Order: sequence, then C-alpha cells, then structure tokens
Amino acid sequence: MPGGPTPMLTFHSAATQQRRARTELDGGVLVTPYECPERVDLVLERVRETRLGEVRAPEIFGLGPVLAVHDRGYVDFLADCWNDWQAAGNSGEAIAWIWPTRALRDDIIPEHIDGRLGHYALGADTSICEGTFEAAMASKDIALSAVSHSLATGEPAFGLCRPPGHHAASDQFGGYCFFNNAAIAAQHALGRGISRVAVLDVDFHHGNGTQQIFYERDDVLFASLHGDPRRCFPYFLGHADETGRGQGEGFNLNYPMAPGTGFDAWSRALDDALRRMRDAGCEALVVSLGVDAFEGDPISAFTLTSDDFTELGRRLAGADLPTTFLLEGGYAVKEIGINVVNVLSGFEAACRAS
Ligand code: OKP
Ligand code: ZN
Repeated sequence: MPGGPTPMLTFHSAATQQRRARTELDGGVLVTPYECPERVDLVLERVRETRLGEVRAPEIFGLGPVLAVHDRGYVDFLADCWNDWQAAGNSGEAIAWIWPTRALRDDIIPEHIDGRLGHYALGADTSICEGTFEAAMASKDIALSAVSHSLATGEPAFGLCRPPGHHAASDQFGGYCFFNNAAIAAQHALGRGISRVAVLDVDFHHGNGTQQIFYERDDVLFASLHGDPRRCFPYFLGHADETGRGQGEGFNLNYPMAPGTGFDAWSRALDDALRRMRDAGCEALVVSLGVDAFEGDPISAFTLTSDDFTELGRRLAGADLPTTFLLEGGYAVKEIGINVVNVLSGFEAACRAS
C-alpha cells in the first residue's frame, strides 16, 4: 500500500496516565519524575501524525498472566501499598528507605509498610502514588493485547506501555517499573503455541527484571544492550558474564557498553544478538523498546541519533518474526515520539520492501 496507512497497530489506554507521581529522589532532592505521563501523549501524537496505523484500546486480561511471572505477595503489596502508606499517616508519596541488605535478614517479610516497601523495592528512585497499581494494570493489558494481536495475525504490534516494565523482577519494583510487561507478554506467547521467544531489550538500562525472571529457563532468550553496570543504573546486574543458569545457561546475553557508545559499536552488538536469536530458533520477538540510548536523553549516556532509530527498526525486521514492540524508557520527552515511531516505521518500511 504505497503511501497508505501501514498495518502496524498501536495499543493505548488513557488509564496508563493514572500514575502521576510528583516525586523522584534524584541527586539528593525530590524532583518531578523523568518518567512522566506526557511521554505517552507525545508518542501517540506522533503515531497519529505519521499514520502508522490504527490505535486500539487493550483487552482486559486480569491478574492470571501477571501471576505467571510475578510473586503473589508482591502483587498484593502493589495493590495495597498506597492505602497502607496513607493509613500509616504519611503525607508524601511512598518511598522505600531501608532494605534487607547484606548485613540483614531477608527471609521474614515485615508487616509495617516501611519494611514491606524495603522488601519489595529495588531502589529509592520510584515513588508509589495513587493510581500506580491501576496504571500498571493497564500497561500489562496493553502488552498482552499487543502480543496477542501479533501472534494471531503475524503482523507487528506496538504496545504504548506506561509505566515501563523491564526493571521489575518477580518480586521487586523500581527503575519506574512495577509489572514486567515484556516478561508477561513473552510468557503469554509461550502459552500460545510458541516454543521459544526472544526478548530483545534495546533500552539504555539493563533489563534486570526480565533477566531475573527467565534466568534459569531456555524457552526465553533474553538479550540486552545497555550501559555498563559498572557506571550505569541498575549497577548491580547486567555484566557480560551473566549467561544464564542450569537449563537457562546460554539463554541470557548481556552487551554492556561504555558511556559514549554510538551506533557503530551499538549496532554490532545488535547484529550479534539478532544472530544468536536466529541460531536459537526463536519463533517470536518481543522488543523492550526504550529510546533512551538517544544522544539527547537526560539520564542516559549513549549517542544514537533519531535516524539511527529508523535503522534499528530496519534491522529488527530482518529477523522476520512476529514482533511485538513494548515501550520502556526514553526521557528526552520532546523527541520521544519521533524516536519511537522511527523504529516502528523503519521496521514497516523494511517489511514492505522485502
Ligand atoms: C528506567 B528505564 C535517578 C535517576 C535514575 C533510574 C533510571 C531508571 C530507568 N533519580 N533512575 O528507562 O530503564
Ligand atoms: Zn532506560
């Protein structure tokens, strides 16, 4: 269809904007969070402006697919946290401030909300506020709807997820993430006749949550391109020697790169990851699509340009798999729509050309 609309569907819900946190601990002060609701508005605007394709509301999937990758106690904690925090008499947003670190015990989950927050948080950067659970529920429904559509039709789909998901572990939130949308989608794909799925994480930050969830499994190949954890968030996972464990040995691929890395070196890592996905016989692809590898990102350190994101889309199309794109990070808000949709339209253009 030259010139006409392309078949890439976008799944979007205004409910993702029910999370409007006011505070993020950053440099010793509380700032307005980088992960803001306007990100969704701008991506949606660009999807419409470029006529990428139809925008649809997600289906409602409930908690079943969430509990397939997350711990029940963790999900209950997220559902109750804001009420419990308020009931304890706190006036600000819920922020963890003590953790079961090396010198303490982590086998008894505290009853007090301050202790529960520390048990279930991986950092202090992510406040919990009213509407957080509801937004996280909408975000995972978007991911599930996108992957379902992609598997049913063989067409690519884009889930305009927010909050993002790739830092969320089986029982921990942080890095702006609560439910691991990509992991939930990948697990859902396995229940639908796919025997091995690739999760390719191109966000600037290591997808520690996705790695942890699938670390001992060979039915999900996880590959992440990211800032070296020696110098970049999340600091404590994402090294190259983390290759999987047990059955999962060889099914976790980390490509840590130095701050300042540009598209030349970055795309060599990408090509390697794509080759490994092909060699492993993956039958579907979930892309954790953060665009914070962008040169203008305020909290990241790679130097990809907006045009590089178009080329990223083209190369992903070369995998020739049913592909689901799920939004993760990207904090250069002014350019977020251009960068995200460049990936999607680069992918579409390459599919049409072949
Ligand atoms: C989420 B995603 C400190 C800024 C760093 C953690 C970064 C979370 C990134 N206040 N916060 O894009 O991978
Ligand atoms: Zn990121």
